[in-house]
Amino acid sequence: MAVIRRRLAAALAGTALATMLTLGAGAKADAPPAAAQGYTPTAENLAARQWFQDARFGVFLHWGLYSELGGAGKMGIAEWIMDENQIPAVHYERLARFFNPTAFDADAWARTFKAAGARYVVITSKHHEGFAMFASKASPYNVVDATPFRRDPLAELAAACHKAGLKLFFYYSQLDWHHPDYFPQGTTGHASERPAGGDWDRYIDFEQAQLRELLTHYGPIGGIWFDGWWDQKDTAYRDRWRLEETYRLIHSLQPAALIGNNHHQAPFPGEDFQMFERDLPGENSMGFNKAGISDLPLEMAETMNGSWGFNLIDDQYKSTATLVRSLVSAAGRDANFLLNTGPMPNGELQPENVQTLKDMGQWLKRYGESVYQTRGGPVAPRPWGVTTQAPGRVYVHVLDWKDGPLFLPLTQAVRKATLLRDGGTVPVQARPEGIELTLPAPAGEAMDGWDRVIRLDLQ
Ligand code: JFZ
Repeated sequence: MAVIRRRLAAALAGTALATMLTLGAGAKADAPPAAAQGYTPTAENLAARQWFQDARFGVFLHWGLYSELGGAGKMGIAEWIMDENQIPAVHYERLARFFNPTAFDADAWARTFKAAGARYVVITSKHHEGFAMFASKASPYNVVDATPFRRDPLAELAAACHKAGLKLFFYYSQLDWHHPDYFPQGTTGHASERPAGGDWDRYIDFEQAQLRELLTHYGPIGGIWFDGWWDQKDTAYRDRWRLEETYRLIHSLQPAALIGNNHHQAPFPGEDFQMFERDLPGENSMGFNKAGISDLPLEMAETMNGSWGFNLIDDQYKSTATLVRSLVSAAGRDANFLLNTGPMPNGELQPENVQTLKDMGQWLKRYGESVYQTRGGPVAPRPWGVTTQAPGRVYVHVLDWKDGPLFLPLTQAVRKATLLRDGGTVPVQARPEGIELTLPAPAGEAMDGWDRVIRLDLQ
């Protein structure tokens, strides 16, 4: 994680995001979680939260006009290229004229995600660039009206996910580098050369109109994954997002839709899950995840290389072993794992990432019972690994332990301990304050060696 952080810092050196990260680093901890005053989740919403926690694994997609530039030959966060390369909005808009991802096949995507073992999908409906990847009456700056493609990829993806039994969530950037009413500007996007004027409340109306479209045109939606709030964190507009009103709108249209917001603060009233960007909950290796862990369902988002949007030159892929271990480490902290891929401008998924997703699916096929429908286990995360649990069972995930004996401060009595790899019995010894397992030898570099999973059936 520290490596990733260093890499991120290097990639961002001198950019607005870098400034933002540094500003954040020294700041004092944010206020403790506000009780969810004025928000009582409905029964459907609470059931959806259970579903969400049971799902444990989702695929994140960053796809937009920026995908065409692929990071412009630089390492770094490719979906930030408009800001990074200081492209004025009037010029950036030209990208829409030739956005034509003719190889896009929503069913093929859904098959890939399904085979990966994902249970839900989160896709960018509008990123900071301000371009709607869906049919929108709220602005002509959208994929149907402004591109030769003229199709609505979110509608196609919604249909494909629905068929495949995947829930679809929409990422939505509150921050907007294109809309003239996103004024005053926040801490980013100052090179967009937009007019120095605009009507903030009209911008929020626009945002709400788009959200209404997203929640009424695509069938049942898993939820909304907000981002960009932090752009106004240190401005006078910090509290002028009309968040509660926006959240109420979403919940009134779809009570089961789960709302999360990547604001890196303790959850605000009306939110249904808490996210940790590229971090295990509680770890804060990125420096911006300073909010404490709330009672809400948790999710950790992670990239496959150093970028969320498709980056032409970033081949620094995390291995499948690393990603599986992150998934498991998240599950052991009671959090979901949301793994990102940036589709290419032609509409296909990056083949390197497709392979990784396939390999994740192979692992989950074999070891999925220790992840899906589990919650964080009775033994808190340890340097050697984590535990997960389901009724009557505890799964011990041994990620890094060289010795044979492993002590667990587990008070429940164990009836039987089984190595998931081959069904072999694992010796268990009662100790005064727990149990001791005698671990089997690690299984090497291949899939079975990534995590020694031991299932404990409780008495
Ligand atoms: C945000 C986006 O800017 C990024 O492009 C991507 O979509 C990611 C999932 O979310 O990244 C952030 C958001 C907030 C902070 C840092 C990166 N922050 O508050 O420090």
